[in-house]
Amino acid sequence: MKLQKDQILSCNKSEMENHNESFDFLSNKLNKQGHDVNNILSRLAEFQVAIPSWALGAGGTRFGRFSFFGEPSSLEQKIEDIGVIHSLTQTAGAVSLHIPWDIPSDYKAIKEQADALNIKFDAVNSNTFQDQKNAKESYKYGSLSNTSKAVREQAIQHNLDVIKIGDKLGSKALTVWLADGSCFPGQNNFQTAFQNTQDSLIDIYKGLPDDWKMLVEYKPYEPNFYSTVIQDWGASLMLANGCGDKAYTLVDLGHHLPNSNIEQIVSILQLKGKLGGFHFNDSKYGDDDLTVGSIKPYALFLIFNELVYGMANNPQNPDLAWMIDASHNVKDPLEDLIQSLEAIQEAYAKALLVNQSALKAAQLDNDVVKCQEILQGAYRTDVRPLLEKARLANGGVINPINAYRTLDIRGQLIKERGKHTVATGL
Ligand code: PSV
Ligand code: MN
Ligand code: MN
Repeated sequence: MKLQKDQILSCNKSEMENHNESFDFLSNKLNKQGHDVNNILSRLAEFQVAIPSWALGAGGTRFGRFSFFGEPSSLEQKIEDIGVIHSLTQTAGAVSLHIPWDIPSDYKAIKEQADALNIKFDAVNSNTFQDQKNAKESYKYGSLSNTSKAVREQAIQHNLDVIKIGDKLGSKALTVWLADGSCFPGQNNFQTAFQNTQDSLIDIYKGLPDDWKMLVEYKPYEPNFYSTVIQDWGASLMLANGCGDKAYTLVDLGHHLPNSNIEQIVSILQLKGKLGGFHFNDSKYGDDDLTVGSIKPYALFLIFNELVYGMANNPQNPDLAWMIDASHNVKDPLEDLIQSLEAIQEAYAKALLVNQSALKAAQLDNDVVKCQEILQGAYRTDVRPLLEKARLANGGVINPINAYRTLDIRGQLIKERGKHTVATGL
């Protein structure tokens, strides 16, 4: 399925008058406050977020899985789905593949399909948390950290294979997330597990092309419930530093213990030039993978405030790989991704409204009240007309969820693919 220009235009027709009215009101106000609205619009229009290939089907839990029907059952169909989201939002111009789930059968054809839809291949993800069919060694007791050399070698080789696959598609980063850890005290020697992981990552790093990055993701618990080898940003940063300049820490919003100050983590990693990428989602308790901004939108804004500051003030930190990492049981996955993209853009737009020089002055004056006023003044602004305008400028729709429903995209997908299709993923 591919959306046509006239479908986009027809969706926008009924929304245009309202949009123009609210945009004019907001842009007048922002101009008066000294904001450069055109600059904000072009920053929003440029901002692209990679869609995880594993989030296009309904997510399952260990208790069950409820399909949304018409799910993509091949890589081609996954790219098609991202093409639909991108046509509507103009914000989803990349995909993050997971290997072996997404090994292309025809590289040239997949690249051509993605090119035609304006979709780039962002970081590729390796999978050493599941045993693959016919695999010689098992990851039951860990992969890169395993006490068995043969297991570690298999996991290293898999990561090297993933790099090769990504390279053929134009990816420039490998994301490593490990499930390695232990479920019971005494099960693992912490130092041995960490050192094995470091050595394995160095072996993978040696196979990284010069213009690639390695992104080391951390997570405090699950699937292991006592210890995780790469449990936090400190462990990730040590491992990245142990590999070299092309290795970075990847922050997944859901991978923190409750109430962690993620914005501070993000800020310090940028200061050290070591923030490599981001997995957006939201959570109440742990790695819930809920829609971005659905639970803690103010925290998301505060994170973006640090990111905007870092992008302006930390040239030592490279451009970030922006990705969503969410999956659902109870929402149409495409609608969920559209909502996530909207929330990301909204937080970004609000962060762009923070008057950084006024904030710095208030901080120097120790004017705590003023500091809060500045941040919350930006946060309380309804920036949605800016998002609409940025989408329109790129050829997207004013209201992506309305358009998705008016065009009955899920209905079309079910018609084309049938009801009982199942996408690979988490
Ligand atoms: C598991 O927690 C996880 O959600 C990680 O966040 C990874 O990024 C993702 O799976 C894909 O491997
Ligand atoms: Mn993640
Ligand atoms: Mn996760």
